[in-house]
Amino acid sequence: MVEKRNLPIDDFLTALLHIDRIKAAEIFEHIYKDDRSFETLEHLTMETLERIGDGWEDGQLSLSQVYMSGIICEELIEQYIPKYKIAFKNKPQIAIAVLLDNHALGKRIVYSVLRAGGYDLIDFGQGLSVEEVVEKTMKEKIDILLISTLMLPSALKVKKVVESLRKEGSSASVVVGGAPFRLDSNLWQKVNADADGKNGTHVKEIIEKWEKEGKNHEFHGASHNINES
Ligand code: B12
Repeated sequence: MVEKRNLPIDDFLTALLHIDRIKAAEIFEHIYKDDRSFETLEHLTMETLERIGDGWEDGQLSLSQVYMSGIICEELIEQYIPKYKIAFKNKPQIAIAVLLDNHALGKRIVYSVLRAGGYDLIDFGQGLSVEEVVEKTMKEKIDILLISTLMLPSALKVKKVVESLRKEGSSASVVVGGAPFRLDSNLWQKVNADADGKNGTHVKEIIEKWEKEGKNHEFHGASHNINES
């Protein structure tokens, strides 16, 4: 496994800022050849885009650079995202949503990692209001709700989602993830979430643990057979 500290973040960042798709693709290919780990590509993308975001915040980079870097990463990630043929059975009913903001790449990754791991989750979409997330969660009888937020104001609204869900009688477990939760490691507790998911692989471990422990033991999930190619 390529160690996190050895990731070629500087080179990848330079390739992105020069809109050098070929170089960026070479870096991805090289890393993947080394350890075949999608999680390593996830780290590289996240850490590099985080630096680019900081550069924009400092006024050193333009929003168009952030935008193009995001597009190139999306194109690359799309090629490596895990796709397996899996039969789903008796799993909890899971959904993922981006609350309020429109940063959708993280959600896309978490969704795909979980599907590849055998979970037939529902994608509620992005830019959703608190009311929309709550309504969809109730309608689909969700057991585990995954919420992605990349902006602090959206992250703080998770508290409102949890509050409304409880008022409506839902005991769905809420797992959060995204930049604000990485910056403040206690934020998930402050917004009354049940866990901080960190990334797709980590949230899969959390769900597996909950399944073993019998958390939400009255899962509503039915048996499904999904063929993904
Ligand atoms: C790319 C990007 C954009 C792109 C988005 C493209 C797209 N289709 O998604 C564009 C250019 C459009 C954009 C726009 C804006 N952006 Co922007 N953007 C970013 C940037 C640089 C990277 C985000 C990203 O894609 N990361 C890569 C993915 C793979 O990482 P990730 O999303 O974190 O997801 C991983 C983990 O966090 C985790 N995860 C994520 N969600 C979840 C959920 C669960 C349940 C779990 C378990 C795990 C999990 O798993 C993922 C995979 O490993 C961030 C910087 C940053 N620090 O993140 C700023 C950032 C999020 N943006 C920011 C801002 C302010 C904006 C704008 C308001 C700018 C403007 N003035 O217009 C707009 C708002 C758009 C909107 N309404 O949503 C700020 C937010 C600041 C804040 N405190 O709120 C940031 C932090 C930049 C900064 N440092 O200031 N942005």
